[in-house]
Amino acid sequence: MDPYSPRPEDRFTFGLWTVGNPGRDPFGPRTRPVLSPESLVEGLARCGAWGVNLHDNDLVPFGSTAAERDRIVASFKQALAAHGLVVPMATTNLFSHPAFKDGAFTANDPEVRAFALAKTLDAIDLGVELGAKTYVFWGGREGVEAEACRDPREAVKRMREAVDFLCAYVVEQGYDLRFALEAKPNEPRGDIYLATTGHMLHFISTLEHEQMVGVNPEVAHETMAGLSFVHGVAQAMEAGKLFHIDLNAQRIGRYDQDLRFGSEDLKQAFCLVRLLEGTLGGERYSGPRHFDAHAYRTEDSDGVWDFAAGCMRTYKLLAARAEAFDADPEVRAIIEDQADSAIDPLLSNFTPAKAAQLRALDLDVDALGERALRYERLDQLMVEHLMGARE
Ligand code: DIG
Ligand code: MN
Ligand code: MN
Repeated sequence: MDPYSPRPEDRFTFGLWTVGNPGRDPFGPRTRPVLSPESLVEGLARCGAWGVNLHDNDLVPFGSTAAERDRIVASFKQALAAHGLVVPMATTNLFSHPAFKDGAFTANDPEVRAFALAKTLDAIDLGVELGAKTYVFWGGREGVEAEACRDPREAVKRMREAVDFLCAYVVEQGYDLRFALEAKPNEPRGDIYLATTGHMLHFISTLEHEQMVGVNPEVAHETMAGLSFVHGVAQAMEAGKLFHIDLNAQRIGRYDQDLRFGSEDLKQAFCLVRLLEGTLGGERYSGPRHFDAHAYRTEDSDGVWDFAAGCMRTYKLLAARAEAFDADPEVRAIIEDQADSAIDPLLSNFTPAKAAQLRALDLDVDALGERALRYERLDQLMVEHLMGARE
């Protein structure tokens, strides 16, 4: 049996909008047929995915009647049951309708903000009905081109009021649901508020129900901002706030490419999988491995499933490489060489005695400056494991 073929326990998920992306872009129409949610569920099951995610309008077209909505949902549930897929995450489309042209929760027009909240209440109900345990908020339109259009502090306040309102709704309904906030620096707005995962982590600390709110970092979005995605994810994990993750690939300095996972910066993808899988030690991420990505516009429908298979296979290949890397005795020797347990207890939890001991240490600082760290060898070992040149 192929050890790199996806299995349910890998918890790989895709959004309906990812494998359902028909190839249209700002410069041209779709290049692939539009597939129904049911056929996407069948295709995802066939390629080994565990779950499928959705925006409300990926499944229920905007403006559907209540009866149409119920019929569509019932048919989708049948497909999920028939193919054994789950819905771990749901979200609201707060970016397509023209009413959201100046934002949703942060729009200047209170009627737009009311529409956004009401739409999200209904979308949360839909997500919970389908079994979602995580609810993502990506504020694609929460931003500006004309900076003078609103006080940016007011925008943060409106976002907080909306998230607090929706958290209170989830609590009042007794839903088993957590929120995950997804940052992006720009596109489709010139500048998007709460632009990075770091911004989001602080914002969460200002919320009424901060315990039920985490982050959903996306590879492409932090990379667009020129940041280390691994470090943003690490800070979220360390804070217990990595509630979900959007995996894809991105070249820095470009629009949001949402490429097949691992198809660009393979070393960063390796370091990310190493962190998520915990092969370097410490906690392992236990949530869904969600691919928020889509096939090249050049691809036909078969190419979409090549894309999906590639995302999952690359993840598993990198996980195996990371396991071998962190089990490599030479790697361990270089990393562990840095740990000096005798000093460690002095470096935290201040006491006057520790301060005195620190000051009394007889440190040969010149020798410290001359110490060999062997990071060149360490990084070469990583490259060789990545390239399969070392087992
Ligand atoms: C884009 O990166 C956003 C939307 O696709 C969606 O709201 C979210 C969920 O993964 N990612
Ligand atoms: Mn993206
Ligand atoms: Mn995303």
